[in-house]
Amino acid sequence: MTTAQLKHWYTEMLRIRLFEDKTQEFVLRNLVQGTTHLCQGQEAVSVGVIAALEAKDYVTMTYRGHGQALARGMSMDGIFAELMGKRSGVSLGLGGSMHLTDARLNMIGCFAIVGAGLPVAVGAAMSAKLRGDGRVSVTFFGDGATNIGTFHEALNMASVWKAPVIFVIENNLYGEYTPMRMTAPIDDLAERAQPFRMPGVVVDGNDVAKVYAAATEAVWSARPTGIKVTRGPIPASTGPKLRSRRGWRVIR
Ligand SMILES: Cc1ncc(C[n+]2csc(CCOP(=O)(O)OP(=O)(O)O)c2C)c(N)n1
Ligand SMILES: [Mg+2]
Repeated sequence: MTTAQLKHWYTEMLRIRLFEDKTQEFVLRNLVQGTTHLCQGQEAVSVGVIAALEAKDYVTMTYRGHGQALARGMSMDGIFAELMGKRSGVSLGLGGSMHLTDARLNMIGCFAIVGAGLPVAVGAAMSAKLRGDGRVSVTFFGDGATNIGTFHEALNMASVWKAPVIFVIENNLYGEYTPMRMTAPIDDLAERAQPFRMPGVVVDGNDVAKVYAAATEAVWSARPTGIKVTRGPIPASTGPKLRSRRGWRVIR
């Protein structure tokens, strides 16, 4: 990890924070069409995970996706235009904040339905596996989504099919206004990987370097062998991974 890398990540996290400060200002001025969900306090998860990916890899995210979109390089003008419902927006102004999608960046979906991105990410990972093009798929979702049926279905299928997919839980300890302790019988959501026989770890979601290191390891072991012969030893098994990142969202 170099100083230049750390500075770049810090700049990216700051850019996301300032982008969302401006977004909130626009919301209060009634300039934004529809609703918005800020990711303030979760910037390090977006920046650390996205930094571990290659441009060819697939990403799905949720309605709280500004951080991932910006970290991936989605145009700020395009996102602001989208928020305001303009035709120049990344989704032609039809989707708003909750539907930031840009196929050129392999950001294949941003979902307002809790848990909807997971099966799509598994499908994309399977398409990569069948083509043999070495891509992996990463899906971001919240702690609340781990109580949804599609979470369990997607992990099960990913495990059985050994799909190259990384599931990233952004655990901000709340699903809307409900604390996690009222909806889940466990504290450590990475445990939810165990029934599917896939590795799961908890990472400090406030530490971008730790997020990057864990994401790099996950991507490394999920990416199919044969593509990375120049990069070091090839892990014996490939398949899905579950990463849980504990952090705190800034609530206003
Ligand atoms: C299937 C479905 N059920 C309910 C909702 C309403 N809803 C919107 S956000 C949310 C909470 C999700 O919590 P979590 O997954 O922890 O994500 P966070 O908002 O904390 O990032 C709910 C229940 C929805 N969008 N989709
Ligand atoms: Mg949550």
